[in-house]
Amino acid sequence: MNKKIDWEILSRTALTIRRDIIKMLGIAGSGHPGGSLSCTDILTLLYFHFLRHDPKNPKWADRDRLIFSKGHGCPALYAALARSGYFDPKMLLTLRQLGSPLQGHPDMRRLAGIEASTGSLGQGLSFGIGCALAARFDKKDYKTYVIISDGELNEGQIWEAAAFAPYHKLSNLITILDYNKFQLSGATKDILDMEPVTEKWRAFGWETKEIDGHDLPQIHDALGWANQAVGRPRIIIAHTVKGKGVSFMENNNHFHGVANTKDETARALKELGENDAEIQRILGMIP
Ligand SMILES: Cc1ncc(C[n+]2csc(CCOP(=O)(O)OP(=O)(O)O)c2C)c(N)n1
Repeated sequence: MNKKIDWEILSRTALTIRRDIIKMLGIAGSGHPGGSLSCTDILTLLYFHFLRHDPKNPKWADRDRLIFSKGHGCPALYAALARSGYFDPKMLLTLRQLGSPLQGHPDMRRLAGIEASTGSLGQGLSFGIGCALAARFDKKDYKTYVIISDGELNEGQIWEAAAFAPYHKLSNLITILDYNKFQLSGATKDILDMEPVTEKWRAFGWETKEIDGHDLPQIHDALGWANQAVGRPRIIIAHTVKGKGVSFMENNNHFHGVANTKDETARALKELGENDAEIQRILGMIP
């Protein structure tokens, strides 16, 4: 991947996506802020640098596939899609409204750019394996990227998929673990600790790399590394912070599945550097 990279533009894009997440959730009054904010930087690198895609031709047969397995974090995915040109960013503010294509979990039948309807946790890696096998059978060189979460590691289906991919030498499958250490009802280590996580994936036959999942150059280098796989799939274990970017949301699992209130929306947008007029406009849309 030799594309020139403008770190300033990328970090501003990540900031825009974080603001979008806060606005969407504040207006919707429900949703999952924490797990959306933890995968924002990863999605930014993918949609704005790595993915071979054409937002104006979302069904292009040679496009890379992005399977967002942790479907509840979809506000981040919707914002990345909108900001990369799949639809008008104004539509983001319809999140979770009746009739909106932007439902609480992504629906591939209703929104162009969504590759898989997800939300039932643990299934995305298997879906991604299907895409990677299809590429092989069709003699196509597209890559399949799958974003999974640490809560999903508690699902048996993940480990069935983890065994399958190296056995079938799926080097065109790239998995990224958004390892924010929390799930719905608390810290993953207190519910079903999967450590040592990296060693488990290695034992299943994967090549692994651990990174800081908010450091854009590290994400960039890891995705570049994962793209060079030969004979075996690669997984990036991205250490992330749930709620990243908003001080009172970081590592605060209250914000797993509870949206920011009107007051919290104002505080979060201020922290994210949003201008006062825009903050007032958004607050005017929250009862
Ligand atoms: C199969 C399944 N069981 C339970 C749920 C309910 N649920 C929604 S989010 C969540 C916790 C997810 O934790 P994690 O995937 O680590 O998410 P993150 O911390 O990244 O938001 C659960 C259990 C679900 N969506 N799917």
